[in-house]
Amino acid sequence: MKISKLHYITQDLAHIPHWEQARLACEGGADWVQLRVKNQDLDTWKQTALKTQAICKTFGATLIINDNVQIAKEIQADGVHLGKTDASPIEARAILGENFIIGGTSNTFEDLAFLHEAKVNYIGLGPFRFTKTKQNLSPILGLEKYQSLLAKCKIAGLNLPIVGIGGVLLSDVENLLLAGLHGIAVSSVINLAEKPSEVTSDFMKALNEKYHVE
Ligand code: TZP
Ligand code: MG
Repeated sequence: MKISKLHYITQDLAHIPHWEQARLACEGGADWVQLRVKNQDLDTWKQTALKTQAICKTFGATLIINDNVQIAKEIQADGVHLGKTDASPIEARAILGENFIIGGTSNTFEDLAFLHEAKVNYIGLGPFRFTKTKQNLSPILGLEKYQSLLAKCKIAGLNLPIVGIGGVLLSDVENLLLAGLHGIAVSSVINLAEKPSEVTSDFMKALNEKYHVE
């Protein structure tokens, strides 16, 4: 199962629907789209998921549904991303089976160890810095906390792909990869850019440069 280095994330925006955001990111080379819907009723959410899935299929991109295991299952998305207040990854695995990608959110070493034990396929670690995109942010980690948590993971043999999330900018990519992250997850810096496809393409290029350490 290949986990992309850029986890592109849609967001609720008045001027552009989720699937058009996904299209712009895919045009810039994104091959991993997380649909992050926060304020839609279930039926509208499912329709949004289907439209986003159609875009992802056109580009051959992986589609991950944030928060909702049922929608992920009903539309046969590629995976689901679960935060601490969502279904547990163990429950999700029982519902979705081995072929679905399951990702989880972490903020502490205990979170990382729990998700590793729960056999998720990748982990989002954050927030890196303050962001308006997410409500009720966990404590901000910053580069030093990433470095120490990733070092601790190495010692403990927790070897899952971990992506940094929360206020990540293009200029952070080098430091974050050098800290040992597999990649990054990004939302508003792409979605609110004047040219989202170009910014996506800049992230893809930066992530594929030499800094990556396995
Ligand atoms: N989880 C932690 S921060 C965040 C999520 C979903 C939002 C990241 O968005 P942005 O806009 O890239 O800061
Ligand atoms: Mg969630």
